[in-house]
Amino acid sequence: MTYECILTEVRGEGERKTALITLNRPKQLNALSDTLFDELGQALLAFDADEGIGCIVLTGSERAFAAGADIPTLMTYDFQKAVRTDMITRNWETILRVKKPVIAAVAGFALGGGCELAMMCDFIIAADTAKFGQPEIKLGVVPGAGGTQRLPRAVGKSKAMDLLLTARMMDAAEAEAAGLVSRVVPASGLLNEALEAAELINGFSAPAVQLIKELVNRSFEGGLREGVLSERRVFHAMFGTDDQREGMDAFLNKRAPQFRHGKV
Ligand code: CO8
Repeated sequence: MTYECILTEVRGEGERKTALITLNRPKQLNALSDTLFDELGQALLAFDADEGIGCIVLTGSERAFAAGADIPTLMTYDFQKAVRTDMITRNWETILRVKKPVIAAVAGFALGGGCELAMMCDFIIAADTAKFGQPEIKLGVVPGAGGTQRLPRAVGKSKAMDLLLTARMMDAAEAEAAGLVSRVVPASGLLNEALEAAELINGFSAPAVQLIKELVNRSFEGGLREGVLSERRVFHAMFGTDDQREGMDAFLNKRAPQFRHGKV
């Protein structure tokens, strides 16, 4: 299967192998487009249905796991289009339906939707070059794919508020200390580390693996649905504000934004 925005391959020798999915929009630092999410969802569901696959590893490039949602695409939305097309909900969260473990192998930037996508994986192995953040506030909006919900659960309220409100990036060491990532390794060894973890898991009983994943997520994500739905509607609503257009236009034109703070 050939895709436009992702690469897929199967690694390993055993009875159950590892699927490797690589986000592949290098010029845009793997910015997350609708096509990318359609393809990612299709690949994830196909590997989940394949009995020869035990685990899935999701990775990006050396420079970026993903630098967030594709900002030019976001600029095409207004509130009505966001609701009408069921923005994000329609195709960005297919990963949550996958029953097999999905390991995120993160090097470079994991920002905005990129950080949210990594947090939707079952655990994150980070390269020492990884940088995590939710910089949506700089664009005049709020996170739209679980950032305000999963980040506090992962790192606690105080650090999450700090990251969400200041837009500062957190390096790999801080992310490991805070519990967002499970291990940090030199960038050159990132993929091997993730594939070895996957291979180890592939050797265990598939039903036990599936049920452990289900049980952890059942408690971790409890109550989250309502939180994410609220977040989604607020994210949609941000496309009715002047500051959203200004924040994104300023980014694309490489200038500082002049926010109006809700004043007309
Ligand atoms: N969308 C589109 N293009 C991007 C994005 C993006 N998010 N990020 C970077 N690019 C492009 C740049 O425009 C640039 O293109 P060009 O070479 O044509 O000018 C190229 O990638 C390289 O970027 P930079 O030159 O800026 O590289 P730097 O190393 O100087 O900076 C940064 C790297 C810090 C990552 C910087 O590019 C940046 O700040 N990017 C934007 C990050 C951001 O704001 N992300 C949040 C987006 S909003 C969001 O994710 C909302 C989530 C909604 C739901 C998501 C569901 C999962």
